[in-house]
Amino acid sequence: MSPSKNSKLNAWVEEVRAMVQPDKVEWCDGTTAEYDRMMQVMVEAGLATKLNPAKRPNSYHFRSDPSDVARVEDRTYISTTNKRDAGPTNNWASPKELKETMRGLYNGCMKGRTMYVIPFSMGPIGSDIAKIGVQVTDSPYVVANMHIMTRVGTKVLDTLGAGEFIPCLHSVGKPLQPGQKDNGVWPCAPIEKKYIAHFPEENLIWSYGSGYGGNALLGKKCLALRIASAMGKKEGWMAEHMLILRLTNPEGRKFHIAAAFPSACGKTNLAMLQPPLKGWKAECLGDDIAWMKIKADGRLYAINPEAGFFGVAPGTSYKSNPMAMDSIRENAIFTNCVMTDDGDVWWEDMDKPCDHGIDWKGRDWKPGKEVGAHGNARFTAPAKQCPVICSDWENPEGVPIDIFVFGGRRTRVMPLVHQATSWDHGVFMGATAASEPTAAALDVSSALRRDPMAMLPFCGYNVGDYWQHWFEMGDRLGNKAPAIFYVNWFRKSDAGKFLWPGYGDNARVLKWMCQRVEGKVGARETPLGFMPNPEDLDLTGLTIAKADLEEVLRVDAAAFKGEFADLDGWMAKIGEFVPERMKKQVAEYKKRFGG
Ligand code: O2Y
Ligand code: MN
Repeated sequence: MSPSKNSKLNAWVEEVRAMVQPDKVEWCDGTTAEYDRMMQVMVEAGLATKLNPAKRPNSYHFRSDPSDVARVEDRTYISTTNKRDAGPTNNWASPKELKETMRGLYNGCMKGRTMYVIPFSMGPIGSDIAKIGVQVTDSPYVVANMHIMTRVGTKVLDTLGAGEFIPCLHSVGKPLQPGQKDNGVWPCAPIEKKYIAHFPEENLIWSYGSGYGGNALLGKKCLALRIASAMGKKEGWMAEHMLILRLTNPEGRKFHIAAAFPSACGKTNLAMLQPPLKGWKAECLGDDIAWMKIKADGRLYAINPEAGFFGVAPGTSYKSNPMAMDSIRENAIFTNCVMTDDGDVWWEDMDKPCDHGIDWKGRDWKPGKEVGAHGNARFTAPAKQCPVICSDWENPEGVPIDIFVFGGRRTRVMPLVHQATSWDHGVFMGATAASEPTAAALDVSSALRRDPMAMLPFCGYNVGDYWQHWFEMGDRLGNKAPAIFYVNWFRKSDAGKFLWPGYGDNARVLKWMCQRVEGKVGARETPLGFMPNPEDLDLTGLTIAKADLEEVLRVDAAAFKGEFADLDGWMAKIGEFVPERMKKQVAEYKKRFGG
């Protein structure tokens, strides 16, 4: 029986039920009892292991199918009537054809399973920036993760009333025959049957065949970025792949920073950083997504639409991110880690070594040739468990953003930090943000991977229109627009040594940004924009060689000129959709370098 009086919702749930033919339907209420029941179901199905409560209270470990370990960008579609609306960076399919294919897959796909209906709020329930979604899924793993990552339950339905919601249909794509059970085998469909489909014209998400992460927890990348970015364009707000943090200076002034980095560039670490600077305090509001709206005072206010962290486990340690380690001490879900002999989890580059365990594929494991945890092994943990979570992280009003930061991972050329000289210049910096190809694809002649505003896999519409939206937001914000900066924590010397210590010391760069906003610190003008002189950075207590500091702040004009061809190639890829204001920025940038 539906607990909702929303006739559109009830009709949609009934339509889906008739198509997917589950054994039963359960409406989720978001209670702890429900969470515990999901875990019990999965322990009984051999899919979850309860961790040793003395080591990791109320926590569970899962192993996914080796074919279902990460987002599948090749199988992700933006489905619009006209191909131009998906733009040159997205996979496109016509809604009619994609729906026909997917209906064929959905037909009877939940046989032998329970269909769960999850009402969830992205953002504090009732916030004027928040949105309500309803996910239908046949995965109890998804239900449990959605409990942590979003606000689930009856209160959401009360707030929804007869209003609008975003329907999110998900199936793992593995119906069960009568009497058949999962028996410890992670249910999913083969890669060629996986589809992660977005229909921005009707704010609709259909996902089929994967039970993992961003493919399956539809509130996250699908709703909060792809669909929300398209809604933001239509409605005049912004959905961005950005962490949010608050820095408070010794005088008590609060600065709110929203920073966009491509996946796996340390967003969670920066979101939870602890400054080594006397009198400065940092608090985390979110580690992955920011929704921002211009409010009555003309400033841009941000909320974190999520309620938890879905972080990469390998590399997370008390050295790299103590606050994340403390956030996952209990009530957490782990996926594709090593299970240790004492019933805990482990991954590469944790604080202590592990001599023996069961690896992410379920095999007896010792350190050696193969890693124990998958490179994209994950933890899911409630944001409220973060020791430095900001008291305003659930403020429905959001927090006013002072600073935007873009960045990428570059071992060469790009210096530590530079500041845009205008909003349009900042939009250009974000739009041309780039990382080097990873070691796996290392090839000196290969091009940079451009990742505009870290949204390449997440922009739910034409990226040229997205840039235009950024320009127009700047027009509306005027002199209340956040200042824009670009950072690169990853520059290396010719000998391959990191030039900048990174981690908590990145707060020194954030301090310079805050002082720039206040007009209290110096800078020099370069062709890239404003940059700190060495003496403009607070380096108290830091040992860094003078030569390294000079190198990390050096602008090598010849090297930047050497990248003009790559920049032209990137603009050519966006082609006819590049806004005029972006073309002007490209021309001015080249001119500043004398080219
Ligand atoms: O592999 C996945 O499905 C997770 S991807 C992800 C998860 C949390 C935060 N960011 C990302 C990302 O890819 O940007
Ligand atoms: Mn992300």
